This record gives sequence, structure tokens and C-alpha cells, in this order.
Amino acid sequence: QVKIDTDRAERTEKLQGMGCKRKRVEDIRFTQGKGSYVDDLKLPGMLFGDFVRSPHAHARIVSIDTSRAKALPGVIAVLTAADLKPLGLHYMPTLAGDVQAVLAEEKVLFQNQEVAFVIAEDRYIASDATELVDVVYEALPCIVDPFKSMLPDAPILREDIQDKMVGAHGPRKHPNHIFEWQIGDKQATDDVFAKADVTIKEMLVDHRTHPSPLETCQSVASFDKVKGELTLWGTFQAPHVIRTVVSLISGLPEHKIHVIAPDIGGGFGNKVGAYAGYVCSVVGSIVLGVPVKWVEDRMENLSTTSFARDYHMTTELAATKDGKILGMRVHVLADHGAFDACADPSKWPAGFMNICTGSYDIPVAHLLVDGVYTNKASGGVAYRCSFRVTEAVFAIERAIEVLAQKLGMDAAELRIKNFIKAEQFPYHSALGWEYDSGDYHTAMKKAMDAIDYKALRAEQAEKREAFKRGETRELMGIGISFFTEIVGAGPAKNCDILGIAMFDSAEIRIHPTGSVIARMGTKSQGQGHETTYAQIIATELGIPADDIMIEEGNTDTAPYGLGTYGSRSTPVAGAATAVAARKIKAKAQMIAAHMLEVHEGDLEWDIDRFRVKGLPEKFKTMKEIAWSAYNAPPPNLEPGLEAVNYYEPPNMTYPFGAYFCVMDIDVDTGVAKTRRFYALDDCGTRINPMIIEGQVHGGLTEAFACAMGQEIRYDEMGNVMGASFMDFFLPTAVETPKWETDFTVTPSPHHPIGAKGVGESPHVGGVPCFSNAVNDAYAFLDAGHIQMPHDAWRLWQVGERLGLHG
Ligand code: PCD
Repeated sequence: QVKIDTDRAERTEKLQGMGCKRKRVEDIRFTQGKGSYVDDLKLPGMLFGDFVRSPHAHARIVSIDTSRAKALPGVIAVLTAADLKPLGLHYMPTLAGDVQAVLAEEKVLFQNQEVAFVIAEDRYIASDATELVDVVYEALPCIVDPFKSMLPDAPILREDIQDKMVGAHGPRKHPNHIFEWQIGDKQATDDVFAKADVTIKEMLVDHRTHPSPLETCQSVASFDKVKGELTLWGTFQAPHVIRTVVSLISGLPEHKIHVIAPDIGGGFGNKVGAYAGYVCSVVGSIVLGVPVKWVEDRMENLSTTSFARDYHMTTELAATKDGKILGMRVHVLADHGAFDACADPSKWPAGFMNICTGSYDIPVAHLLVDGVYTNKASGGVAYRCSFRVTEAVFAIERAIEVLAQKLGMDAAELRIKNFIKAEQFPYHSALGWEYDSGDYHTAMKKAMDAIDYKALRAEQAEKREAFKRGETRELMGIGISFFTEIVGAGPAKNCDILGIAMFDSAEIRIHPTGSVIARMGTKSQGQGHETTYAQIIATELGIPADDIMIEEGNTDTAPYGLGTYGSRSTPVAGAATAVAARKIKAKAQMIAAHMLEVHEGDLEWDIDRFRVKGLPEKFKTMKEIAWSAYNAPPPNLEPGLEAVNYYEPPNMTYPFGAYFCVMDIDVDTGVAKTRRFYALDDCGTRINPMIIEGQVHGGLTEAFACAMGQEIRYDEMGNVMGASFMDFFLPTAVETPKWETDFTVTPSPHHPIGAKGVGESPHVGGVPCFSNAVNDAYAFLDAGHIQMPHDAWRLWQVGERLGLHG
């Protein structure tokens, strides 16, 4: 028996399957500079494109003169809206049902908007030539404050649609209004508020920021005039969707478009949308018949291709005196910039903002979102969150702290009192979701024990007394956040993009010698998919992960998929992978039965083989079965061993977590130091614990950034501030706190391997945790809600406002 057990343990270990801390196979090339990115592409005859951009936030274009630019040696062409218009390409459709200017025609609507595209022999010439394009603008009054967007006398921004009073999501109340979206029971919620013992109301601003992958957005388009085929390489988180969009807007048949996303240097939501640069490189290549490359610089990236957040959330809670939450009411003013180019599933103009009741059993709720246009860049991407979940969690997790303070109750205790209980799952939330599984009380208890919450509060009480006595100038804050994410978009009934249901796919092919290639509809940008999908297959099929190659990002070879964002790869494509593997396994069983001359039902699976029940020495390994599948398949069974699965998830998955932050703030300088940050995550079954830890570190670092300083701000003229790393806070190892990670495991009941997503969780939970820590530090001084970002300058101002500086 001992021998058999060690043998089984050895065989299991050899697979490096699920649950094992397998080293990331892609890092072998990444750490040696052998990754292959879009900008590494050098094609014969390739030209380079660069944009002429508007210095104004809002202006009429009086004239564009390209003659000086065209005269510069090395310049091949200069495209303007006038060139694109006859092709119907001066506007492109957005994922949110709006249109967006590819090159500005009569007006520019935000600073750095694309006005002309210069194509030249090299990047430097193209860049020089952009300065020779003479554009005459007539400046117009601009709107940077979304609260002024719908004033009666506000300047009309979108003249192209000013008469269109019904938008993609219903009636528009004003020419600068995009949509109104509501969900929940308004009457019942209002009734609860009218009668409640205690209510709170706070304007919570989740400020505008931007994902900042190290690699910016870029593309290379190569049109073959003879074959009529277009190959488009690009930094695409969703290559198949890009292929469909290119086909729809160019009129090229989809099978003649080859979209390839090579290695990608980070995405974080920035690379989901379709951008003017992609369109212009494609048009340039079609017109000129040679490849055209477009590569964004850092300023262009931060100021044009997408933005995140910019939600102004009036958040209200109603509760009993002893802290039972009775209702929630939220109004969001959503600043979507100049065009509604939000990357959300079609039916969700405000993403999954209606997850805002969070981890709590709140009987009634009502959410209303108004989207408005302003003179800012468009986008509205899910920056490390599943479609506005960071905003939603920020709203509830700040609001609950405000309520705790008003009730004079401990914030952890208030949460525990209102948690959805383990036995309530599947739980139907007041705003329409069905949470698949959770055990919040257990997670919270583990977290509180781990950080010794009681001792921290005692220490804080002492420090506060000492501060009042003037013995210290340091404030101590304890931040808590208990979040519920919603990832894995999504069931067809809820989620589609351009009418395509949000399934995902996997195709697995086993070669005669037992090695494997598997292709997915998703696309890693650094997450480690080449490592982890192989681990799923290894466990399911008993083939060592090292013998399995994962390929993504080539629309010619991969099955159609909706891509990687919203932490959907594990919940959707991960499920497809397991299901495809199980199809293969079923066929393998038939082959094994034939080989062993027994009935299929007499076989049982054992790690990497089928063995005869009761006769463990009679078996066929998966490797032997693979050979047989090609060499001597059973009669009437087709040869080969492969399968494809398109997985339509029955529900989303709901990962959750308990985060705690301990922060010390110097009131005189406003400098905040994170003393401890503890993050407990529950993402169901864990495929690769080491990768999960890395994901949590990354997500927390981006949460730290957003909460503590990262921001895209505009001045009154619509000048974008913070469009370079001089002004935009991107934490390095120097500023980043040390992270402590932990976990519980509550599998998803509907996912074939019980896994939920995890990539975004730390961001979603992290932002409110930091903000709560800061707010908690000042809470005993009656500071009121302190808005993010909490950089030293702003915290110093809080000290000024409170008269703490003497
Ligand atoms: N996992 C495991 N287990 C579990 C889960 C998960 O292991 N349970 C792992 C996987 O496999 C992978 C990762 O982890 O690898 C992740 O996953 P997920 O969660 O599923 O996710 P995905 O889909 O894959 O991804 C996505 C995400 C996102 S969304 C984001 S932002 C970010 C994250 O991811 N990004 C990034 N992370 C990251 N990392 C890196 N490195 N980079 C990047 O870019 Mo959005 O919506 O887009 O915003």
C-alpha cells in the first residue's frame, strides 16, 4: 500500500496540475528579453503613422492644411477626416452603442483628440511632420465638470447627434446627456428611507484615472492587395472581437482578416477597446498597400486611449438603531467624456454597478445612473475590475464606514452583522444578481484573527489619546474592506458584445505521442495563461503540464472567444478547457476499453491512466491511449484525439475577500505610510497559488496607486494634467507596501472545476481599503468623508482644514 501511495503521489507531482505552484513557463522568454511584442515587428516596406492632436478641449476646426507636412521628404501620406469620410470611416461605432470620431471632422471634443494621421518612412519623420500640419481652430467654451453638463445653457458638445434624443439606452434628457439607467425598487426603497431610524448620505467620488500598462497601445496593419487579405497585429485583449469590428467597419470579409495579438505587456482594461490608431493603420495600409505601424507614446496613452472611473456617487444607507441595514439608494453621475466608448457588455451602460449592495443582505435598493458627455477623453474601461465593480465596492465599503461612525458602532462588527450568511447562497441580491457561493463570516473571522483586530483598535485608541494630548503628530488608521466581485461575463441572457454572446472557448488536440496543443479564445497580457491552462488540462487528462503548449491570440487558429478582461478567463475559458478535456477523456476511455478488452464501465480513472476496476496492474496511460487513437482506434470510432468546447457559463462567479490595512499618517506633512496590508482572497478552487499571489500583489499595487495619488485631472480649460509619469503616480518598489496574503476556498458550484476569477479582486477590494484607512485615521477629528486620491498634498490640506497645523 505504501508503495502504491508513493507511486501515486509521484505521478501526481509529475503532472504539475491544479493546485501546484508551477513556475510560469512564459517567464523564460519574458525575463530574457525574448518576448515578441507588436513593436518588435519589422516588415519589409513598413511605414509609420503618427497623429496630429488637438491642443484644445473644445474647438471648431476652421481649416486643415497638410501641404507643408506632405512636402517633408519621407512623408508618404496625410489622412484627415475628409479622406476617411467617403469611406464612411471618419466615425466608428463604439461598444456602448455610440459613435466616436476616428479623425475629427468639424469639431474637436477633448485635448489630444486625433485630427490627422501622418504616414512616413520612419517614426521620427512622421512625428516631425505632425508639427507641419496647419490646423486653424476656433476655441469654444468647454465642460470639464460633469455637474455642469446638463445645465440649460451648457454648450452642446456632440453636434453630430444633437437631434438624436433617443440614445442606445433610451431617451436623452439633454443634448449632453447619454443615458439614464435605473434598477431596483424605487418606491420600496424610498419608503424604507422615510421610516428608518438612521440614514446616511455621502457624495463619494471615484476619480478619473487610467490603466498604465508598460507597453502602450499599438498596431501593425498589413494589407495584401493581391489576396485582398488584411493581417492586423495589435495589443488586443479581445482579438476575435477586433476582427469582427474590423470586418463590420471595413467591409472586408471576416475570413480575410487575420488578427494576431502577440505578447502583450500588460492590459488592465486599456487594450479592450478599438482605437483611432488601429483604424488609421488599417486604412493607411489598405490605401498604400504596404504595412503601417502605429505606436502610442506615453502621453498619448494616458490622455487618449480610454480612461477609468470618473463616477460621482451619491450613496445612501438606511438602518435600524442597532445597525441592521434596511436599504440602499445610489445616484451616479457618470462622466463618460466626449464619446460613449465604455467597454461594457451591451445591456449594461454602467457595467455591473448594481453589485453595489456588496456582501450584505440588504432587502431593498435602488440605483440610478446618468451618463453625461464632457470635454474629456472617452473610454470608461474596466481598469482592473469587472465593469465598474471597483466603483460599486468603493461606494458600499465607504458608505458602511460612514454608517458605522454615525451609529457609533465598530465597522467590522457592522459588516459582520449584515453579511449574507453562508446558508443564504445562492443569494439573490436586491439589484438582480444571483451570488453563486460564499462564506463571508469564516473569511472575516480568519482575517480579523490574523491581524489581531482587537489589539489594533486598542493601540489606535491609545494613539488617539496621545495625539489629543499633543504627544504625537501621527494618526493611525485601520482600513477594512470586505468585497464581493462579480466576474466571468457572462451568461448569454445577460451579456453580449455587439450582439455576440459572451461565451468562451478552448480547443485541445492531443498528438500521437501524447503531447498537446491547446488554443483559447482568451488572451494573456501577463496573467500567466500558458502556465495555468496547462495545469487544468494536466489534471483533467493526466498529461504532464510540460507536455502541453497553450496558444492564444491568433484568430486563424484559436476558436472564437470574447477575450481576457473582467477576470473572465478562468470562469469562462477555464471552464471550456475542463469541458473540452472531459470530452477527450470520454473518448480515451472507449479507446482504453478496446485496448484492454474490457467494457468501458469496468474502467476507472487513476491520475494519468484508465485501469481495470479491481485490477490496478491492468491499465493504459493517457500516452498509450493517444498513440492508439491514431494507430489502432476501435472499430467504428474515428481516429484522433481532440475536442473543442464553447462554454456558455450558467452564471457569473462571485469571488470575495477580507482586506485590512494599517496606516500611519504624519499630519504635518500628509505623508501616509502603510504599516500592514493583509489580503484574504477566496477565488474558489485555486489553480496556481503562486500565480494567484502574484495577481494579488499586482492588483493591490494598482489599488494603492489609485487610492493614494494616481489621477487624470483636467484644469478649467480642459487641459489634461497628469498625462506623463512626472505627474501620474505609478508606484515603484520604493513606494509599494509589503503585502500579506491569505485565502479561504469556497468553490463555485456551477463551474466545472469550482474556480472563480481572481485577477481583479485585489484591486476592487484594495481601493476602498486604503481609502477607509485614511478616513479612519482622521475620523475621530470629525473630518467628514475625505475624497480620493489621498496624496500627501491633499492630506496636508485636510490637516489645514481641520486646523491641526497650529
Ligand atoms: N487563477 C488561478 N486560480 C483561480 C483564478 C485564477 O490560478 N482560481 C490564475 C489564472 O489562471 C490566471 C490568473 O490567475 O493566470 C488571472 O485569472 P483570472 O482572474 O481569470 O483573470 P484573467 O481573465 O486571466 O485576466 C484578466 C485580469 C484583468 S481583467 C486585469 S485588468 C488584470 C489581471 O488580469 N490585468 C493583468 N491581472 C493582470 N496581470 C498581468 N500580469 N497583466 C495584466 O494586464 Mo481588466 O477588465 O482588463 O480591467
